[in-house]
Amino acid sequence: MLTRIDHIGIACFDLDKTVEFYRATYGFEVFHTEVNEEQGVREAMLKINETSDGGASYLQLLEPTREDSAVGKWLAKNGEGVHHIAFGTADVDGVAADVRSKGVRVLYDEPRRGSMGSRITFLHPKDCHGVLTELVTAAAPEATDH
Ligand code: CMX
Ligand code: CO
Repeated sequence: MLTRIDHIGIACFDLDKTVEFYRATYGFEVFHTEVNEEQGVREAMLKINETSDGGASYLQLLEPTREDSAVGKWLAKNGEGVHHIAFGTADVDGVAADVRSKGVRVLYDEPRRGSMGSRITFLHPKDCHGVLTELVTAAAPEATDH
């Protein structure tokens, strides 16, 4: 079961400038930053609100670490903007299996490592009406070291 919008992923050319825009314009502060080399991104998570399932909703600002990464390719083609949406669930394996059984391409055989020790997978945008869709199970609170 999907229980929240975990985050909206926004691709940008300059992470520091984009973080500053969200701080100066809306007052959102950086909750966490990391480099995920497997995904080819340097990212900042801005927490927007807690959610009723014990999780939270974030903006995920993404700067590519290399041109041939998913975000790097997308930026070269589209420029800056909303790159993906992520739904949160306590059971990313179960939801991915369920969605796959409905004929949607799940991009990874097994979930991979996402922000803050989460487990993530992606659904192909061409099977989701043009929306790259991520599924996220957050790390257990005691395991989170942001
Ligand atoms: N949203 C919507 N459509 C997208 C898209 C996106 N973010 N990225 C690509 N597409 C579309 C393209 O426009 C293209 O459509 P057309 O054929 O009609 O032109 C098609 O999908 C193929 O795109 P491509 O540029 O050839 O790119 P690839 O097929 O090589 O890669 C994808 C697309 C989705 C498989 C790849 O981006 C991917 O694996 N994404 C998952 C990983 C990821 O995005 N990581 C970064 C975020 C990390 C995080 O959130 O933590
Ligand atoms: Co994401």
